[in-house]
Amino acid sequence: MAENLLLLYDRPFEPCFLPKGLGKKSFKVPPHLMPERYQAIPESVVNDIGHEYVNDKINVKDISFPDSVQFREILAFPRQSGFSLFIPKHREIAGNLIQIFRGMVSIDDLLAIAVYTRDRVNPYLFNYALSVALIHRPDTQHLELPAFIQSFPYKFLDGRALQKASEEISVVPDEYKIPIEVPLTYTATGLEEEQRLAYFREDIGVNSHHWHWHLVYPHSGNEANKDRRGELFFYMHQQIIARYNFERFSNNLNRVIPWSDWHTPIKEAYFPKLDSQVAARVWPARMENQQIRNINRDNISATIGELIQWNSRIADGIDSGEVRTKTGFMKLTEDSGIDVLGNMVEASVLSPNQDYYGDLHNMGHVFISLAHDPDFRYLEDAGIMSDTATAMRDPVFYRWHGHIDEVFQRYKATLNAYTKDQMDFKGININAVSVQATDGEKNNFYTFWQKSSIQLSGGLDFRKWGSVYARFTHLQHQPFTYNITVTNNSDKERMGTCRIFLAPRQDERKVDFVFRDQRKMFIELDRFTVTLKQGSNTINRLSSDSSVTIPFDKTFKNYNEANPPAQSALSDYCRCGWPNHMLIPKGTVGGLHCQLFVMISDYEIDKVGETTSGECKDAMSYCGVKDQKYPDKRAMGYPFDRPSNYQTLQTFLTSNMIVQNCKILFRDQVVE
Ligand code: CUO
Repeated sequence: MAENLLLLYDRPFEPCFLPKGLGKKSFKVPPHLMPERYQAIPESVVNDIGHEYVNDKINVKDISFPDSVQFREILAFPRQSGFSLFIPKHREIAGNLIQIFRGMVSIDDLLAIAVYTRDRVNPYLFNYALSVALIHRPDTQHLELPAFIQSFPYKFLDGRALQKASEEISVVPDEYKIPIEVPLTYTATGLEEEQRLAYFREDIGVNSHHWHWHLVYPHSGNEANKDRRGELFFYMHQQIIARYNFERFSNNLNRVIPWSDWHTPIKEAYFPKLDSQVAARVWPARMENQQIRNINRDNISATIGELIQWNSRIADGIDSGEVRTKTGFMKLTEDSGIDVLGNMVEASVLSPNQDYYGDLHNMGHVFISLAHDPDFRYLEDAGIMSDTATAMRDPVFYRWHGHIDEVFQRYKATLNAYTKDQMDFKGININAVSVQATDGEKNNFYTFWQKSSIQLSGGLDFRKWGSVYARFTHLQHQPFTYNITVTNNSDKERMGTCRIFLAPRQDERKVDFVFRDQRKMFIELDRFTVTLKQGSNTINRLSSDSSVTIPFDKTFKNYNEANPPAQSALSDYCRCGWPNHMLIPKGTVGGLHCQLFVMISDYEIDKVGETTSGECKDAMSYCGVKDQKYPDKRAMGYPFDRPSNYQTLQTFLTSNMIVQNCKILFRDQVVE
């Protein structure tokens, strides 16, 4: 049964023969698949350890494995060290393991090789490779993988809270257990102004989204070959920067300053407070004013000079309008230029010429994460910037991606501005838009703190089985409805794409934004298809239906006894999506002035094929739709993706667009 594979996600450091699934299930592992240490103990003893509550034993098939160089290399990857998708050699090893998992003909064979490798290889590498394989194999696509945090909670939560959880689960009987409180802020004090953004950077849903985005859009292997993946890399990360800047405005901080001169120190320090006792690992900190240095470790020999060279070669390609391929040159066209650049800058395996353009974005992560020990003289692991599950916690993430976004914006500036004709939808006029929260005044958004819980049991290796929850505080907003009135003056029913964005109205000086700057501040809130009958139309849309987000319970959905993995649940692809609780930036107690923008564009131009359906399309704006083309033909971020000749948002508008001034009001209360 394919569902048994999901048990491999439980307690990733515990051997396979120990109980899984809240202690009720276990694998009966043939001796030669066990780690050598346990082969020395009689099979009847090993397969019984800790089994007092087991009521379902799953037989693992006894098979033999190919003795290939790649497989030996996978097994040789150190079990206790970090695994980073940004490091080329790690990507290569992960790619090989994915192909092995994908190549197993039956579920039974897959389970056997997964059991064999799980107890030998690095657990992060294993989790990533198995997840990519399960998402893409036809016979496992339907499985709903446990949330990543449930296997590796120490990548998301304060180490001290996990220690308390370990004590609670091992000592306290179920009826007396209490949830472990994780403080809202625990990585620095108010002396550090960047700490005002900790609730955003350290949000569990935000970091889970980022992990899942990179899981469904891998850099390498056949799985990388997805429609417009390079462009989506640009757009999803551009939106992260826009959202971060919006949050900064909510906290009286200026926009993030891109880090583009790599000989200057990184001003911001970060002390992660993440630690894994089971992996015997503490994530190293970065001091204030740390400088990156040339790297010579982990099969990497890289210099800052190379980073600079790749960057300037990419800039040359943008400025000249064409880039080098392995055999010649290729034009950066209006349709696909951004996609080519996305893959080149990231860099993914789809880069037109990685030998020439290098590995700019990925290696930036690596340089930063190894700044404290670039030649491995202290035997220290990489910092949190090396891991897609943790990178967004660090202020430098936004400075680095600020630079990456500038590269893409340099390209966007080479394109002609959209003309009014290109943006107009003849005969369609938006008359008004308003938002109404469940409890409040029209055109106000309301935010506050909320507490939620998540089950930790599957990630507390070598502890007693049971149930234990972490309770953490996160931003939340009151649900609201958009109310849009539209007149269709054309001679027939029309279909349109409704595009909703939000941006701050004023810049750091409290002066109304000029369009040149404001367009980069717009965060997408929703995008959906509408049918407009002749005459007047009213569109009501709930904030919870946003095409940017996944529902709250998908971010935090627990995989436990009360909520077992469903037989035909949606696949893990569906966990990609901005967390709904972070849809609206925090705002301020007095009310942050912002502008809500709505556009309805012509669906005849926007549509891709005939269907608007598909699996896992909840968060299609940032994650696409599983196994389908990106469901919108326009450039991602349209109509704000390009600079314009108009000075202000008002003068940019055509009659199928409208702007409404709004406020975001933050109520400094915690809702349980
Ligand atoms: Cu998502 Cu730099 O790519 O982190």
